[in-house]
Amino acid sequence: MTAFFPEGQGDPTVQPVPPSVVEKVDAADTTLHNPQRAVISLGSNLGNRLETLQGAVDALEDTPGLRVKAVSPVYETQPWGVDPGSQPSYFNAVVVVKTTLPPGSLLERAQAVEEAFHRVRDERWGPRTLDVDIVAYADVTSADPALTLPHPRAHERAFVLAPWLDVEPGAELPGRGLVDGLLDAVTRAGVTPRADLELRLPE
Ligand code: A4P
Ligand code: MG
Repeated sequence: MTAFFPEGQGDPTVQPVPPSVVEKVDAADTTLHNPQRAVISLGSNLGNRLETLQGAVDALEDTPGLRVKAVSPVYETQPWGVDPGSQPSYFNAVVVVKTTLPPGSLLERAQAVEEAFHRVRDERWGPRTLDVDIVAYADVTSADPALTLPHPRAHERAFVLAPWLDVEPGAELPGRGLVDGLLDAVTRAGVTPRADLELRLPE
């Protein structure tokens, strides 16, 4: 209680704040002063893929408590995990953000952004207007199926590792090692930079 008012400034006529409220104020303060880095991967293989990826970057930047720090080049990539001829090719990119949102709230926001672009979930690895995955959040590791950190397949996907490395040459995937080395170990076949296309970092 005493820590809530700086020494000598506590007003003895004010009713003490219940401890639960004090804890919440303290937790919020810590969060606000302690933004974390997160890496987010974007993918689209339906509709206007470039416009959708730019819309996702802009929607992320519009999120309270989140700033987009870097936006990668765009790659055109063959669908991974399915017969490559069965779906249109993807555009993929990676964004690095700083955020005061905890991981669960960041996932909720990612899913809200997917829904804003009419993402339909009827088939695993099915074609989609937009996929927003959390690749890594600070150095957090979690096996929770609702939010696995780092993303359980990021280390084997050149369409995540290559754009990430472009914007962050020293990047490390928590628990897996340097992105540089991980990228050397996977095939880059079917992952083509589209130097003619560009995503804008919001002002
Ligand atoms: N989930 C758990 N951990 C995470 C995380 N780190 N980030 C849960 C995001 N979501 C996470 O995802 C299913 C559930 O995963 C969510 O409810 C969430 O709680 P989803 O987006 O609904 O379904 P999905 O994307 O079809 O399934 P999945 O297994 O997440 O697929 P991936 O791994 O996202 O792969 N090929 C190319 N070339 N480019 C692509 O971008 N993407 C996919 C999707 C397949 N092939 C691709 C690409
Ligand atoms: Mg996904």
